[in-house]
Amino acid sequence: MKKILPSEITPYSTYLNRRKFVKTASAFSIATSLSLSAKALHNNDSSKYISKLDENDELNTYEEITTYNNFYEFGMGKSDPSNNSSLFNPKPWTIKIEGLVEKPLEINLEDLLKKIQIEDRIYRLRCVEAWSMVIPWQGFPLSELIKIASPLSSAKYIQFVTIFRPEEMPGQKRRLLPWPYVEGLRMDEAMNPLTILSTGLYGHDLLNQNGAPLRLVVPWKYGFKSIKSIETIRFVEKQPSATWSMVAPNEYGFYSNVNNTVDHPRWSQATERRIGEFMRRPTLMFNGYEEEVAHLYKDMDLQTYY
Ligand SMILES: Nc1nc2c(c(=O)[nH]1)N[C@H]1C(S)=C(S)[C@@H](COP(=O)(O)O)O[C@H]1N2
Ligand SMILES: [Mo]
Repeated sequence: MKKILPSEITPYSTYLNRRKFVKTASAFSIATSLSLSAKALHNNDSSKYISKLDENDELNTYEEITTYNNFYEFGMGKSDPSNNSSLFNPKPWTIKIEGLVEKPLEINLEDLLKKIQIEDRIYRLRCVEAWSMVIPWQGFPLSELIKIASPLSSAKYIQFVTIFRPEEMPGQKRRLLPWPYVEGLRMDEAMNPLTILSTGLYGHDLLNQNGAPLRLVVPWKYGFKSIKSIETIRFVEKQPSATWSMVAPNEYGFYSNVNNTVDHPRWSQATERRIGEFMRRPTLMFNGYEEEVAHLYKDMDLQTYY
């Protein structure tokens, strides 16, 4: 793992890296100091998202976020992704846009990032295994890329595909999962302003273990929906297949919204372990983003569509 020099994180250390700070500052000063710092970094107002953090939420450290990972392409253990990903080279990167679009596209990521505004989003990430973190991402709304892609009106879902490079991703040489990893969203979920494609965290480009150079972040869904190192974005008419729901359909559904009332067949989803904390905390409906996303599911039985 690349070592971060103290000098590199100085601009963040005054606010982002202080685990205790959310508890000690008032709501107003949090919003103000965070949005000012975010502005200084990216010239962008992210205060409305930052204010969505609960007063009990503290940012996880850069160390925690980059050494405790799930990324089976590099192995099944939590430290495998940070230990086994040094051969992976995410630069340069081409994103393929295909399926139900006016014209299939190949986009060079470096070119795209020159045109797109990068924003800060601090989100809770809740893994289906019942641990969670709070992560300060940088990225852009998926809706921006959908606009560029110009999908046809027949496109109702999007499928995402992780790159397949067994020479650089040792886990792909073993049959840990069917490769490549795939995931999907319904179009309205994909267009929701909370849904982002992330390019960085804590102001640094994504490290390989976090899904460099581009990964999805869907904060109201279990972490496995947030697919990493995306190569292909495919617009489709029917609900696409997704890796974990193919492997164990009775345990992992297509929707996989964080839901404290629908347990996993083998464990409760009512509480979670926040990495860095001792006491378990209650899991929030839609991971705390109910106000923003509950309307997407108002006519659905979430027990059936888990
Ligand atoms: N391609 C790919 N994407 C993936 C995974 C994976 O194994 N392969 N794991 C998922 C799971 S289970 C979780 S919880 C999150 C973890 O993201 P993080 O390691 O950045 O915290 O990535 C998700 N994205
Ligand atoms: Mo996960």
